[in-house]
Amino acid sequence: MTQTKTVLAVCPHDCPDTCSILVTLDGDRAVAVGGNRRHQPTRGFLCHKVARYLDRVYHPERLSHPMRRVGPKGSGRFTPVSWDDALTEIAARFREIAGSLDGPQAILPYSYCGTMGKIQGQSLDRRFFHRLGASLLDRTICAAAGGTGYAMTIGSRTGMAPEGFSESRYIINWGSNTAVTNSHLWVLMHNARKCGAKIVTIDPYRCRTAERSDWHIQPRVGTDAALALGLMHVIFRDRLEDGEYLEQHTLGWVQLRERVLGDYGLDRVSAITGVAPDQIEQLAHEYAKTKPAAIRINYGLQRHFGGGMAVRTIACLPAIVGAWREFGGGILLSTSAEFPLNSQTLERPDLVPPGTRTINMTRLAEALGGELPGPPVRALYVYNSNPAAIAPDQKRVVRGLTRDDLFTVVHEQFATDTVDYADLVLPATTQLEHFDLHTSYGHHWLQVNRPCIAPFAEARCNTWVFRNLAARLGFEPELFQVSDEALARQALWEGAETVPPALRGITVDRLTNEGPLRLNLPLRYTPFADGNFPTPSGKCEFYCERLAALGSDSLPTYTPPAESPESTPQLAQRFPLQMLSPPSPHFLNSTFVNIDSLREAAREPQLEMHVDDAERRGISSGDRLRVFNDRGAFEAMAVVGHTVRAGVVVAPSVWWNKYSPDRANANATTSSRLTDLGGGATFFDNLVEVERIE
Ligand SMILES: Nc1nc2c(c(=O)[nH]1)N[C@H]1C(S)=C(S)[C@@H](COP(=O)(O)OP(=O)(O)OC[C@H]3O[C@@H](n4cnc5c(=O)[nH]c(N)nc54)[C@H](O)[C@@H]3O)O[C@H]1N2
Ligand SMILES: Nc1nc2c(c(=O)[nH]1)N[C@H]1C(S)=C(S)[C@@H](COP(=O)(O)OP(=O)(O)OC[C@H]3O[C@@H](n4cnc5c(=O)[nH]c(N)nc54)[C@H](O)[C@@H]3O)O[C@H]1N2
Ligand SMILES: [Mo]
Repeated sequence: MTQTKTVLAVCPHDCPDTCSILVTLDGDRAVAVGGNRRHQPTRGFLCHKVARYLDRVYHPERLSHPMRRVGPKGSGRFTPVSWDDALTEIAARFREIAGSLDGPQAILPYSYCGTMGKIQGQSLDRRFFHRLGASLLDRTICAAAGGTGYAMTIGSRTGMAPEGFSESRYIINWGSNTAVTNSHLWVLMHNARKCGAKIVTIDPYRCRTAERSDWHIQPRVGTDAALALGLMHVIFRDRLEDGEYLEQHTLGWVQLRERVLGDYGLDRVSAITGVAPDQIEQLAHEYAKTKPAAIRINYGLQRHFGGGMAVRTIACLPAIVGAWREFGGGILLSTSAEFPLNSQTLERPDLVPPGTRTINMTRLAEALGGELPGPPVRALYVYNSNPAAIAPDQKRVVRGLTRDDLFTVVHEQFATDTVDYADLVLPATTQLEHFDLHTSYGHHWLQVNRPCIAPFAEARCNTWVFRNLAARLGFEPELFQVSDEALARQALWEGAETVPPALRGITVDRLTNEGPLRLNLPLRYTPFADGNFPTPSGKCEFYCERLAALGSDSLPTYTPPAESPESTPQLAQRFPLQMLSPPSPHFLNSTFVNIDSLREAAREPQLEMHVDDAERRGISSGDRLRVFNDRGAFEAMAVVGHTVRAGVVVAPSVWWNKYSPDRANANATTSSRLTDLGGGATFFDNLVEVERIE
């Protein structure tokens, strides 16, 4: 009998919680995973997806060796090749393209957050493509609109401490399905509720968080900025503002007050948002008078054309009522800005040839379709992402991926929808098989993940591939023949002359020996209690010169959706329903769809709709539906009820196309239009029509 032992790992998935994991090993096999009670933010429990991480690691359909395409693109027919042949072929194709008239910018890397690890996610890969001179990828698909909008008001992404939520007395989940997408923060909200806090959720959809809140406010889709401006109207009208905080720590409050008192009266705001005037008044009064008051703002409301301005506008609220003064007050978008890693050294942006173009990942359809300036995209290298399922305007993305003159490499753990279009498929390791360093966007702890089992079959990690490609292309060994652990030391400024205060004393060795470590931040972190905003003026910028320079309104304003019954009435005659496609609780974007137990829990692609909308179309629960617009169509099963406002439909996502009835998911209908700020994706700004399939 072998002895079991327990080792530490880190959940690599794209979620704010970044759990510490305990892996039980029996010899060289992992036999159990569980939470780590000693990791304060995640306190010993894992979500029901990652609790099944071993189903992923030991999945019978793991990609086991490199493969070359033999069938037509999309058929998913491949034959095994050696790593040596695969790497030689990639190097030869890259060298040929780089030397051609099109040049290296005809090569496009495509990656997002399959793993959040800094080493497998953004280290040697960046160095490699920078050194190659490939097109740069602007990674906008998730957080760009909100990140940019928030920083216009606050100066960076810095926000209140997550721990503070347990002491809040008024909590607003604004476009945030916290109970599902940030479940360890939800526990803190719950603890606060036991001490008397009220939990409010603002969401057009009765998501799990809304269901479990004390008050669910259901505004029209994409109208959050107007709602926030209406709250400000009431706060200023009824003299509920914190005059001293405004005077000392904000810029432009007099103009803002004038605007909201003049332009955002309750009748107008109620007409835009569909929220009754007395609800707006009640929310404004409760929010301004209950202290400490906290807002968890998340991604749901960013995925609309006006998403950047909406986040910027909501981010003004805590300063108006002085919520930043107290622990447990303020607003939280992300904690990512608190981790000052040495990313210049890790990614080496100085290697990028001057004048290199940048391609926005949300516009993959246009990039592959040759619609963007510069050379055509002739080679695509995909890792940490599944664009055939997650990118908007899917029909055009897939048309691009089907191009015979496109050389596509996909490095993956599984045969995803994207893999089906690859010329070469490379097998990737899972988190238990490789090294990584993790920050978090939902707490303040750093962690190291050491491999605890051998790579499955011929699977190799991302850095291994870039190291070997770099060698074949003759790139500088001192840049590429660097171990993962050495990269992590560089990221933590080990050996550097000055180390940012938040990271002082935190080393790879300590993280390995002691486990997760908290950044050097005050225990009761209140970043803006005394102002000191990281904006150019040092104040919370209600008036923002940087926005004026971008040709945008310098004051908070309401920017309507690009597609809605109000903004595009003609389009809405043909496609009257606003469709949201937020992630299903059982999936992590498109990850975990191929785990049978989780897919079975999600049942099948569904469309939740209001009884009135269903009745009008003769639809009942259980009917097969076709959901469509001019961009495309997908099939789903009707779930009729009262979970959404009339005029709104919800398609829990992100299904794999190959597990969907018509081999297309919700992204067949979504648009590649960009947001007002940050060039983000507008997945939820999407008009559709629905019909029953006979
Ligand atoms: N279990 C699980 N957890 C996850 C993920 C996952 O896929 N599964 N994904 C991770 C990732 S990558 C991200 S980015 C985050 C996302 O985290 P969240 O932002 O919390 O997730 P979403 O469900 O996309 O959006 C939240 C809510 O916004 C609502 N919403 C949509 N449009 C509007 C609007 O116009 N106004 C308002 N007020 N609300 C609106 C949606 O109905 C939804 O209920 O979660 C992370 N965590
Ligand atoms: N309609 C609609 N579309 C959406 C969203 C939505 O809410 N609705 N959400 C959007 C959001 S918020 C996001 S963040 C994006 C997410 O888009 P992606 O970042 O593409 O996320 P996933 O779909 O989870 O795909 C990640 C892939 O990386 C692979 N992977 C994991 N670890 C590794 C590794 O170490 N190496 C390699 N080579 N591969 C690895 C996984 O197997 C998985 O297939 O999707 C966006 N798309
Ligand atoms: Mo995301």
